[in-house]
Amino acid sequence: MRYISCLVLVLCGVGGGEGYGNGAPLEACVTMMPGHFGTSAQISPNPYSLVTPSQYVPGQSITVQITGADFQGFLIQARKIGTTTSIGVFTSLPSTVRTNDCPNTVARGANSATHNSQAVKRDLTLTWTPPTDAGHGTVEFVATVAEQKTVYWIGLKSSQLTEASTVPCPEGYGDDYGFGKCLYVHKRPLIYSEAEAYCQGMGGKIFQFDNGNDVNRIKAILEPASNNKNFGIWVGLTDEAEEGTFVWADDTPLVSGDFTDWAPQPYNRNSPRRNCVQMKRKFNWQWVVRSCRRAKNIFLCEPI
Ligand SMILES: [Ca+2]
Repeated sequence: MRYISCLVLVLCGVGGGEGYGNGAPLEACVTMMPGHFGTSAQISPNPYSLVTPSQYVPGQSITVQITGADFQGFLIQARKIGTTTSIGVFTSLPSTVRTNDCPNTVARGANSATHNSQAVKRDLTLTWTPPTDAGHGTVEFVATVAEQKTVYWIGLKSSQLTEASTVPCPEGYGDDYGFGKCLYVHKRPLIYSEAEAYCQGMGGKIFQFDNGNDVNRIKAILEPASNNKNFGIWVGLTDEAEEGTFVWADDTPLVSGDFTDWAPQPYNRNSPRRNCVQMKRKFNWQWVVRSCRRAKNIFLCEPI
């Protein structure tokens, strides 16, 4: 009976006063199932999503972000695909998060993360570190997210993360930004040609923000670090060679179906004098075309 009474109170107190406002108990480890008397999981479309890289490297940290609407409670694990076995540990957690040492795991430790208060959360970023040994295979993140005590969604899953081989980053590059890939962040703004030359000097190219996951990730990393509204990042996209024909930093053309995030008019005006695309904080990090020769932005390099 004790087990049952704990189980039905999983995530309870989120918005209430039953005493589980400090997170999901160990009884929720396998089912991840909150059960409140007289309530059940929402069947409407899940308003949350989990943003992750598409792969992980053994021993190298990545970030997972819970995005969407505001929420109060959650429970998240990385799991070996198709199993209830959790894997890896959560580290460097925000103050509103604590960990559980769940027994359904590859190795005991901080293998599950949950809320530790009823504080409202939004776009929460968590750092996850996989085991250092290779061979664990594809994983996915699984979460239960509670908007409030009686309103919650279960079974939220990330896309699958394949296991990549442990290849050390080239000199000057690191994998410590949670992208799951080797990158270098140049925090001093430069004009576009100088940025291109800098990355080339590192044996790389300007990092292309060609998907929403990477954009969300860099926002989460850089936004708290800057109050400057003019702060911007080169996207790695330009129509300098031929007006109106945009080309990525790897010389592939921008085609219909590619990810873009243009700012609305009148903020984004292309012209023969504006040829380089930047994400700008002032426009909620949406994309605008600016002068390659006058605008200065920070940028990321990636090895070729
Ligand atoms: Ca142009």
